[in-house]
Amino acid sequence: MIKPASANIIEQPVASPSSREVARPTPCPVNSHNEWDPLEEVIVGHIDDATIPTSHATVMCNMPRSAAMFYPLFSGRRYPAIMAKPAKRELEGFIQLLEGEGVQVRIPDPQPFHKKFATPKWSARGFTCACPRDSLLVVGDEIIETPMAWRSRYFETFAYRSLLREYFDAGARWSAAPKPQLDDALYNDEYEMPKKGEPFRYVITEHEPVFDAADFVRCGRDLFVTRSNVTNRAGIEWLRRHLGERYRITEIISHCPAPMHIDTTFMPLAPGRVLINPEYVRVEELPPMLRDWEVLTAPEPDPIRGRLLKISSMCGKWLNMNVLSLDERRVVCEEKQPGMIQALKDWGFEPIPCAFQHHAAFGGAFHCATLDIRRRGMLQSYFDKEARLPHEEP
Ligand code: ABU
Repeated sequence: MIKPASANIIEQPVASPSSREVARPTPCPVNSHNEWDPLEEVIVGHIDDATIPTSHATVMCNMPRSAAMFYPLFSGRRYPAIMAKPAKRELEGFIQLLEGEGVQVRIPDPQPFHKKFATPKWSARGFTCACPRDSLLVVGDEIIETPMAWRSRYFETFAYRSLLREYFDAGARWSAAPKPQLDDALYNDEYEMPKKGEPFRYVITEHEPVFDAADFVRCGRDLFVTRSNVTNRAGIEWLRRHLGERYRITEIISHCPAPMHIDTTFMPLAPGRVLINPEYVRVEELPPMLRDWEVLTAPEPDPIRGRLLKISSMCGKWLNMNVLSLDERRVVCEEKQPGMIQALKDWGFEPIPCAFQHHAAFGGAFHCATLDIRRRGMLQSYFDKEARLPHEEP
């Protein structure tokens, strides 16, 4: 049984005014600078009360064709047991696997996702907190609540508030990007997915800053981002200014016609090693700072078997890339993707296969379903001397 955050709190020493003991500084529980340092603590989302997202252009434009036909029929209804049950079973297996590998797992609080909510201009029902990777971004000791573009995700971070409060009390920095209004002006009414050869276009405008955390990956002082149907230029610029000169954000050009989330496009697996999607990324367009990095080309995904799995996946076929690194060698990946398992072995990683296909109906796989809170490591630069930030020590 999955325990909610409030039932899973780490005991923190409380200093009382009468205490004669000298307070010892405790290490911050939030510390994660990249995608590969040894993972110590992670939030894994849950799918309790998961609700089919309210139909909206931002939701439909990113779904595979079959799902885009199927989901609007059930908009605002709870996910049926036929989808939720196997997904929950797999989620529990994934949690057991992580705990068996020595990782502390934290679970968000229950939320009434099916309840309708409104702003003065629009209303929606919620979605799920299956994918903490989207709504929260951890950079070092800071957790940032992101301004997400989907209306159905407006209050999603509330599921994490008791965890966020706990981390804050223990010394983490906690911030939130400006709450977006998500008015009609943010959305491009005329949007149609670009056809081959047509220029990029996005369903969101630049009306206000929006981004999902899953459009960013972290490599120490460098973050990489893809612009997408949920992340606009203003959102990237907000984060750039917020993080300041200690960090640099570089865009990765994606040729995905309906991009959403970098973690099926460009996935750093270890210092100097990045997994790329050969359909979305052109190696010659990678930023020059990556020239000394080893580019690992993801193998063609193995086909999904099972009608319901096929029509209910909200994600593209490259979900085989959505892996979670436990350290520079151990990588949790889908057990039904033998091509990726073999490729990881060939590259010298230690793949840890896990059954997780049913989670695709809730928005992703292992990287999406998690948020690394603490990885053992320090802030570093992983790029060559010329690529260092001007103020950085050699
Ligand atoms: N949230 C990751 C899924 C992105 C994709 O459909 O490729």
